[in-house]
Amino acid sequence: MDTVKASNETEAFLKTIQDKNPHEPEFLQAVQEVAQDVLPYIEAHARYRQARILERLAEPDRIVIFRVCWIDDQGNYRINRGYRVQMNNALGPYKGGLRFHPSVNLSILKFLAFEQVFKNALTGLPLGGGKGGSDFDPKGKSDNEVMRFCQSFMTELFRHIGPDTDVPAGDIGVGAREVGYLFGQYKRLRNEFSGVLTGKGIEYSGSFIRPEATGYGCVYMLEEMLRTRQEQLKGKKVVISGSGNVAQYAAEKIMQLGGRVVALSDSDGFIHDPDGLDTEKFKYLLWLKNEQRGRIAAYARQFGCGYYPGKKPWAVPCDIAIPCATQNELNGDDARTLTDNGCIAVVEGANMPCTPEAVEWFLQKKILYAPGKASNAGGVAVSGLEMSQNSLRLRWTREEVDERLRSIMRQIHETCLRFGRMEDGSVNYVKGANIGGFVRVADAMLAQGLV
Ligand code: NDP
Ligand code: 2IT
Repeated sequence: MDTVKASNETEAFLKTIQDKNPHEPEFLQAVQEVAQDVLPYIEAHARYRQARILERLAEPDRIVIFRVCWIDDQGNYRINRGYRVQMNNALGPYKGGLRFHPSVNLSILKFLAFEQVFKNALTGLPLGGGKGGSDFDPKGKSDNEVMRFCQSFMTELFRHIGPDTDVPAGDIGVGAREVGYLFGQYKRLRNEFSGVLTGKGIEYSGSFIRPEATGYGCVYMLEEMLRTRQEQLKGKKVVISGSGNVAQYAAEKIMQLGGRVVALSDSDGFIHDPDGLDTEKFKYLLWLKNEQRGRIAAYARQFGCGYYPGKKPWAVPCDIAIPCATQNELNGDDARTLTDNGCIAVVEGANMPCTPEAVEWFLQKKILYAPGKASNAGGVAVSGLEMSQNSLRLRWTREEVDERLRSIMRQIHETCLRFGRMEDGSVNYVKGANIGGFVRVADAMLAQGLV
């Protein structure tokens, strides 16, 4: 099909999406990025066009929005908003995390849920896509406040989810503590101990490797990508943004495989540690972020390295960048700075961390660039494995789960090669992931009729 026709089709499609979803820039951004690759593919495959698969994928199955009331430690009444976006369940129960952050709104959750559908399809597991959360900010709250909030949130959410319906997990601001409180309340309300959430503690039917899975998975993907260029991780300088769950375990795996992690960040600034992370520093990082709930600045004080308040880490020269904080955290200028400094690979740990301008630049430069829906799929993949273990009522070993994770990441890489190989032999991982994910969901939707 000629490119003019394809771009007209894309324009018309996006206009409809924009008209239907005004004031939702992140959702539109996510749909646009997928549509650019998928619409030309649909044009060439009439069965998808006639069934209007992409239009149906861009319309959530349903969205639940609810009030969440709770009482803070001073006795004040507090009110937040809760959401669950159930996007598509053609492949399995809705599956995707919950985000607690003051920036949470419908646009952000719809973009995340839309991405999740394609990501979950890429894992090859029986998982539909969804996302949820709240504008509640866990920062600075006591454990009791977080517990009361989680209980109130679940008191509404429980009627919309279930192990065969919709299985939430963590995301920004929702980790082991929050999942524990949410699970406890679900169990109380239903009088049922079931696999309704993933990311559960290992002591109450969680899976080994789930905390590590997103970060490790990203690095397994990176290894596969480097191999296509006869490169290896050993000795490479790596810049990571964020210092939460995904960043921590991406950093650990890089360290284990001989790379040097020289930067980490949080929303206040970044640290630059030219000597790189080691086992002692990593242990400190886990304690600082997960137990103390402290700021990354303390790392610089502890180990005497540089701290740059209010800045992002992209100007630190590196071979590899792994953005692991949030959406649109790496823009076109950052992308140019990275490649000017010799960066050869960017692997997204976060969801949509690179702006469209940054993505365009990486594709133009033909560096190794993996979009989050491929490279951060390890987290939800091990969530899928947690669901399997819960259904079987048994627990696989660390080694077994890790091996399955590796194999899933290898298979995602294969899918990207299959659908993203360009005429000059290079690989467009964005196209590969978008079309690879689309085909799996689309075929399931075709088989199930117009529902
Ligand atoms: P965490 O809450 O554990 O950590 C988030 C990190 O990102 C923190 O360092 C936080 O800094 C920083 N951050 C969050 N929001 C902003 C912001 N607006 N500006 C700057 N920095 C910010 O979350 P996760 O590690 O779980 O999630 C990180 C990313 O990875 C998200 O995009 C998430 O959607 C994605 N992801 C997560 C998966 C998982 O399994 N957890 C799976 C796949 C993707 P601060 O503490 O200062 O807020
Ligand atoms: O964005 C993501 O894939 C996640 N936050 C993990 C979702 C999950 O269900 O494990």
